[in-house]
Amino acid sequence: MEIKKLLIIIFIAGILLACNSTTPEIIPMAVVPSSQQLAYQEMEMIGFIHFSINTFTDKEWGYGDESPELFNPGNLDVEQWAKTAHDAGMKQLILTAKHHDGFCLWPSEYTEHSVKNSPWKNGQGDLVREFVDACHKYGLKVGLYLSPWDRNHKNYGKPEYINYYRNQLTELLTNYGEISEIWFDGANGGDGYYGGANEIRKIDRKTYYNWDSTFKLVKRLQPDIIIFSDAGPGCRWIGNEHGIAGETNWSTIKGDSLFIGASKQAYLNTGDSEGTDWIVGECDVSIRPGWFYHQTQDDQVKSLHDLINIYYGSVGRNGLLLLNIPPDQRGLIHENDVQRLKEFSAFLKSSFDENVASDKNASASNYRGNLDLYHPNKMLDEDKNTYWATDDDILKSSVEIDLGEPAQFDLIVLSEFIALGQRVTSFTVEAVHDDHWHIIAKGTTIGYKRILKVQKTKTNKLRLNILDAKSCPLITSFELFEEAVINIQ
Ligand code: FUL
Repeated sequence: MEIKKLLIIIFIAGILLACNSTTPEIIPMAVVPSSQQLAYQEMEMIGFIHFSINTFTDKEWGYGDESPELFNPGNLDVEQWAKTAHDAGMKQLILTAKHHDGFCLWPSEYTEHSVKNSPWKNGQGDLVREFVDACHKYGLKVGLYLSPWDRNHKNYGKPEYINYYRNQLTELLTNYGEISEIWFDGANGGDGYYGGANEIRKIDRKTYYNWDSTFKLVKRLQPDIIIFSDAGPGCRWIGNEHGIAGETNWSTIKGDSLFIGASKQAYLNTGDSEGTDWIVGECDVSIRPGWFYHQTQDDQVKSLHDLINIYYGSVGRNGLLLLNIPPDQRGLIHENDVQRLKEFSAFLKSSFDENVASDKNASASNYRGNLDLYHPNKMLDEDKNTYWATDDDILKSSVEIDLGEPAQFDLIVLSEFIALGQRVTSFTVEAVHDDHWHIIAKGTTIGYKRILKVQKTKTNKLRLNILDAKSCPLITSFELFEEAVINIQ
């Protein structure tokens, strides 16, 4: 009896060893994210703060001749911005330290066109410092926007301006602790004040800034920073200002084919399955029609429905949502915007609260080496580090999910284990209804997160079919939720 037991144990151990030795390690895709890019994408939703001289002149683009005297927020409370963002579920805020008008929100030693010549705090204030402190207080990461175009500076368009621009970058990236993202806007060159010249200045967008050297400087000062621009290299513009990524959205593009301000919008919107660089799409959009606050837009704050669609179109399509919430002339985020953000975060919390597929049972047509490590149940365990994987030569495969009792949902959330690259190119989801399988959702890319809004469905059995992938699919989650009922007058 004892010998029999021993033999059985040796036999099982032998099988396990054999499986392990014949199951090759998963080979990462040629293009994978850096650890900073992974952390960046996990933030999912971040905020933009457009606040500057334009807030006081009621403009979107200042000409550059505005007097610093105009900058005078009477009730400025940067902590209110940070608290509002934090309560809305944002993980980072990006401030327009300098917009196209050249006015600086910190007392830069290289220009007089800044808060130091404003009545605000008798010229003693530093809004970047207050911003950084408030973000830290609310556990938010800090990002800064430094407009490459400067309609105030007399040397804009000449080589000397590049030194000025880099000096300012150095100030911002040296004196304020860790900066997680730097935003390089694509709008560049045109008419402006330019120190009194009042003329049109055009630059060669491809060569003028010598971006490669500027990026090196940025990385030297802040090694972990994410650099945003049309061409990355940290994250890319999604190609529109509506906050909507392509239905197909690869986190890879051919970065070399682009430069800042000469974007190919459709290309940026979908990414490129053959891309040679990992550059995630960032979906920027304002909660109001304008980027800056205008009193006339107080009743044009986006509706909850709009925000929900933006969320599904950005976070739900493998992108990051960058939502702009512009403070008003008091220096506060307006009550209407705060109220809408409250509704939005309440909606998200209650919609994504209960995953009815959690810890249920799944079976797959194939799982890698028949190892438990890659069993399809790993998609249902709510652990983002475990995943269902297939054998190397299996690019088409299905998982059946048994919910036990029928459950109701109208949101499906899928995720790939992107640390090893983005793989899936086509999939469907089916549900059993009246004893038949029906397709309830289909799509192309998945990536970090794919949210599919479907008809309200009640079933106990579903099937995820991976129809094609660039390499063996690695699916870390399959979740089912029911959207919260919106009850707003
Ligand atoms: C654009 C700018 O011209 C707008 O003013 C705004 O800052 C937006 C986020 O980027 O390119």
